Amino acid sequence: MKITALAGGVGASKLLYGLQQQLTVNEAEELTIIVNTGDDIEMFGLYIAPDLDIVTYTLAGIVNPATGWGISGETFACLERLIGYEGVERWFNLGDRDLATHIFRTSRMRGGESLSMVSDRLRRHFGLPMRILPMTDLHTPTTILTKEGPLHFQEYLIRRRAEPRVEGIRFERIEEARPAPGTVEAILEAEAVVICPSNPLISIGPILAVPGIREALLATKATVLAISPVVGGASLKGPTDRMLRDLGREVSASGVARFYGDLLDRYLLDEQDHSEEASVAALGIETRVAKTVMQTEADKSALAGTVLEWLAE
Ligand code: FO1
Repeated sequence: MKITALAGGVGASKLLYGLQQQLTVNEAEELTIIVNTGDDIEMFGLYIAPDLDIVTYTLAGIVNPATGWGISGETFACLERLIGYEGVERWFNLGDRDLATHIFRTSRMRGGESLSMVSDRLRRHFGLPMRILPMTDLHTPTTILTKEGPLHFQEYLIRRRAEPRVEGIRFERIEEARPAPGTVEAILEAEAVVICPSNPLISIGPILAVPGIREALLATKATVLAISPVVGGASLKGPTDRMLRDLGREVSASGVARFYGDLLDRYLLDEQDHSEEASVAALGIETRVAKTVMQTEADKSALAGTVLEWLAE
């Protein structure tokens, strides 16, 4: 089955890892992952693409299992030396091995290659059979509008620990962005589109905001299935719940289904949220419940198995 997944970082990667366990190499060649690049940031002259790296490192089996980002067994000698220099602060932890990826990416991009091209080089370097595509090749950083003023998403999340109240979200230059090569085709030609359990506002939201992507999702004959990132009224990872609340949105599994609205054919909720099935079904979306909280490798594989079985019906 040709599957296209829309993905953010850590939450999405858990499901994608499960899919990798469930699929043969030949089947995985039919999987395309479209990744959020709104989190991308330039730092120390380097282009850093956290969600692309999280997805790639996870599927390559080298991600730091304790954090879900960065490389396992990482050291920080370079960063420790950097922060000794005047005016350099430590708030974004760039490890020595991880820096190699950012140096490679940045040097290739300075040489004229697109983010898509470099992402594909990295994917091939790790011998991964699936396609990993950025949503767009244009740098369209997500700005969080807060009481303290506008902050780059990483500054809001990491430096300010998601503390300032969110007043709005802006995807910079998004109206100029074009979907990255292969993304629209991957949606139109898929048999299934899986929206991973990522933050709808700042992980999936930027992907949907790239002109042409939402239109492709509405036009595709693929079954569009989302997995709720909200369980029992709270997000499993990151500040999704707080951001939804700050923006006056309902913090529930069914609230996220309403956010996606007519894009969805099917919605998978956690078993804790079974009482919300009826309100999602009332939107004309088929529902099912499963254990969506992924703590162990077995949980990831089981959830991916549930998704694949439902799609095969
Ligand atoms: N997340 C943190 O919580 N603290 C960090 O210092 C940090 C550094 C970092 C460096 C490279 C990278 O690819 C990701 C990194 N992340 C870090 C994760 C990242 O900020 C977010 O989790 C994602 O952008 C959201 O998906």
